[in-house]
Order: sequence, then structure tokens, then C-alpha cells
Amino acid sequence: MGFPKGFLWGGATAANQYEGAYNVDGRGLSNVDLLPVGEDRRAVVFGEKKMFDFEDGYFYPAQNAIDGYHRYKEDIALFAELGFKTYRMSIAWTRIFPNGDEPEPNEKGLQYYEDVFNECKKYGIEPLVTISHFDTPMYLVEKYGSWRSREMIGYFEKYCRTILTRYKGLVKYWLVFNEINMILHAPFMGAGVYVGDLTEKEATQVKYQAAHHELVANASAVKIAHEIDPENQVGCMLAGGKHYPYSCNPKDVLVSQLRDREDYFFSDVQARGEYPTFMLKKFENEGINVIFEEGDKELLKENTIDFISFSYYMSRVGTADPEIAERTTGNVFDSVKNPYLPSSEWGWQIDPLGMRIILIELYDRYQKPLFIVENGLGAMDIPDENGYVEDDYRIEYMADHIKEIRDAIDLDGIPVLGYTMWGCIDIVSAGTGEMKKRYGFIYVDRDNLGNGTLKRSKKKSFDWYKKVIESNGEIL
Ligand code: P53
Repeated sequence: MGFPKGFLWGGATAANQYEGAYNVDGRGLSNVDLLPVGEDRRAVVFGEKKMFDFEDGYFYPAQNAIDGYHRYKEDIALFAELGFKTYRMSIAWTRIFPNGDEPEPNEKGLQYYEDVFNECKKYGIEPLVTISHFDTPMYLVEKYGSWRSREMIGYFEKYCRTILTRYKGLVKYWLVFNEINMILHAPFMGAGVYVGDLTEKEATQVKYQAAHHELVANASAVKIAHEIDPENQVGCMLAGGKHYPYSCNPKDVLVSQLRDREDYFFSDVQARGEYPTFMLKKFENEGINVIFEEGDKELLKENTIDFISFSYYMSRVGTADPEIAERTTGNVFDSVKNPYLPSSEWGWQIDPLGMRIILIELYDRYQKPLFIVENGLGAMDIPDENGYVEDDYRIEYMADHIKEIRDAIDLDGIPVLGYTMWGCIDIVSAGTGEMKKRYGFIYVDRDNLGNGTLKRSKKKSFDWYKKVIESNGEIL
């Protein structure tokens, strides 16, 4: 009983939030470099304010992030000490193709990730690699409007073929697009799509067409991955979290069900290989014209993903009652506030049972193995003079969530491949750009405006998670 042998315990980061070194060794600029910290960030993230280059008066935290580019050896050694079986990370597209359309890849970028994977191998850590964690080369954003254009698919395929060939034998687990459903909510952060000059109707059209291009590119990536090495396992990556009906009024139930479908649309296409009829009906009813080219349907059908992975931070709530207006704050996924749940310092509601609920839901829908690739608590840690943080709140959050995963395995019979806790080392927040929103077992001395020594130190949760992994989830 409990976690199966070989369960992949680990942690996760993303290139843009971790590496820094944004202009080192030939790296090109990407959309996610251009998200400033501060009050304008949301408008840029949502694609409402145009920021296609660095502007005076703003601080861009991703430029240097936590300098993982130069410190990965030290960090991976700490992950090894934690006992990680897997490390989820992402490749920055612009280290490999700085503009996105070069005939040849940038060798320095390729070598960097090869070194990282070899470092993991040294400790027996299996890399789990996200091919695009929200990032798109700015050159392609400017030239083609990013994923709104079909042109993107070919450039992305080339990028995929390049890395899948180079890292054959070093990497087996791949995720194509991080939180692919983000494109509908935060199109510039999620996919480099700026919609600020469009009407709402036009923006909807553009977002669904861009989503189609990503879904086609996803199928292509699956195809290339399986061709290059049949051992490769490719997952989708959904920003997960079920909508609960605010009440048992059937109207609330229906609203919640329909909102869930907006998210499941993506994983439905990726896992089942075809557009669900509800989405085709929506297109028809709302006059959304998504152009399919010849061969798209077959490509989608023949190249479905191998496992379902998702992030889970919080559940959501749906209601048909306009009087119930209290919303959660701090997340790009808008939701009514759930009166039964506490909230984090950033207003994200804490719902461990929701982990079991989403696992059941996704397994019932797809019958494919599941992989939790993000979960964690963003909190304001206060270190002592040695950089030690007594983060009992984080330990409690994680223990509560991991118990629910164990129940989903033991009581509901769900196959779960692994669990990678988000931001295992403190990194820049994607949503707010802050450093002080910390998730890690490892504290990093850096503040919201980039001051600090970047020194790494262990928090209380470090020793706790180490024991969790050692005992394969028996000791929580
Ligand atoms: P942060 C919300 C907002 C932004 C990104 O988020 C998000 C979400 C949650 O669904 O997605 C993931 O840093 C994302 C990570 C991100 C993490 O959530 O805003 O894949 O890049 O850091 C946590 O607290």
C-alpha cells in the first residue's frame, strides 16, 4: 500500500524563473523576459499592455533570476541531497534558437542543457523536461504575432527535433507546453500573444486559433519524440483545479461543469486526439472560425500523449448567482471565493482534498497515468541570520496534499507516476514577478528588486522532504 516503488519524487523549476543570464552565450530575448515586477505586470501578462522590449523605469526580475545558469551544479547537488528521483525543469527556446528561425542551433545553449542533464545523471536524477514553459522567442512574437500564426509550428518542430535528437538517451520524460490552457487567460505570458489592440470577440478568435496551433505543434512534438526514441514518454500539462458548484442549485452545478470543460478542452485534444463536440459547438454558436489545415485532424488523432500531467494549487468555484461576488485574489484563474477554505498570503485557497478530487476526475476522464508536476505554497519566509527558515506552514501544506495523493492511490486505485513540488528552490514568481513569494525547500538570498547575495540555504522543510522521499511517502 502507499506510493509504488519507483515513484518519482522531486521538484520543479522553469528556465525563465530560475536561470537568469538572459543575454549570456548567445541567448535571445523571449516574451517571459519582458514581464516587469510591479503594478503593470498584470496588464502585460494578460496581453493588454504592449511591452516588446525592456523599458526604462521597470525592473525585470527574470533577467538575472536566481542565476541558476551559473549555479546549477550547486543546486543539483542540493536536490541530490534531498534524494530527488526526478527534477522537472525547462529548456529556454531562445538558448537553442535565439530568434527562433535560425538555420542552425546555438551550440552553447545545447551544451548547457547537456551539462545539466549529465549533472542530474551523476546523481541518478531523472530529468523531466518542459519544452516550452510559457516562452516564445520575441523575434517570432514581433514577426508573426507568436502562436496566432501557423508559421510558429514549423519553427517549434525544428526546435523539438533539435533537442530531442541531442538529448536522446539523457532525457526520457517530456512535457510540451506548460499549462497550455493559460493561453485563454493570460495570452502574453502563456504564449506571447498580445491582444491589446483587439475587440473581445477578435481576441477570442485569436486565442482559439493560437491554441489550435499549439495543439497541432503538441501532436507534432509527440510524433517526433516517439520517432526519435520509442522510450520517450510525453505528457500534456494542464493548469488543474476543479470548479466546485457554489451550492447544490443545479444552475451552479452546470456553470461549474461548463467552466471545467474550458480547461479539459486542451487535455481532451491531447489525450483523445480530437476536438470535443462541445468545443466545436461553441465555435459554431459563437462564430469562432478556427482554421484546420489538411492533415491536422489525422496528426492530432495519431499522436496523443502518454501520460496526464498537471499543476494543482487550488480548486475553483462556479456559481450562476451574480449576487455572490466575492472573488479569490492573486491568481490569473478567476474564481468565486470558497467559504470553507483558508487562503495563502497571496489569496490562493488551500484545498488538499481538491488534490484527490482532481486526480479522480482526470483519471476517470482519460484512464492514463497521472503525474503531479506542480504543487506548493507561495509564502513570505523570514530567515534567521543563517538563512534558516522554520517553514512549518509549508510542511503542513505539503503533508496534507501528499496524504491525499496517497489516498487517491490506495483508496481510488489511481496510477500516479510522480510528484514534483513547485519551486523546490526559491525562484521568481510567474504571476507577480516577486522573489518574496517563495515555494522552496532551499532559501535564496534575493529580494523583489534583485538585491541579495544569491546564497542558498536549507529551510526546515528540506529535512522534512528528505525523509518523505527516503521513506517513499510513509513518513509525512
Ligand atoms: P506563481 C498562476 C499564475 C501564474 C502562473 O505561480 C501559474 C499559475 C497557477 O496555475 O502557473 C504555474 O509563481 C506556473 C509556474 C508558476 C507557478 O504556477 O505566480 O507553471 O511557472 O511559478 C506558481 O506563484
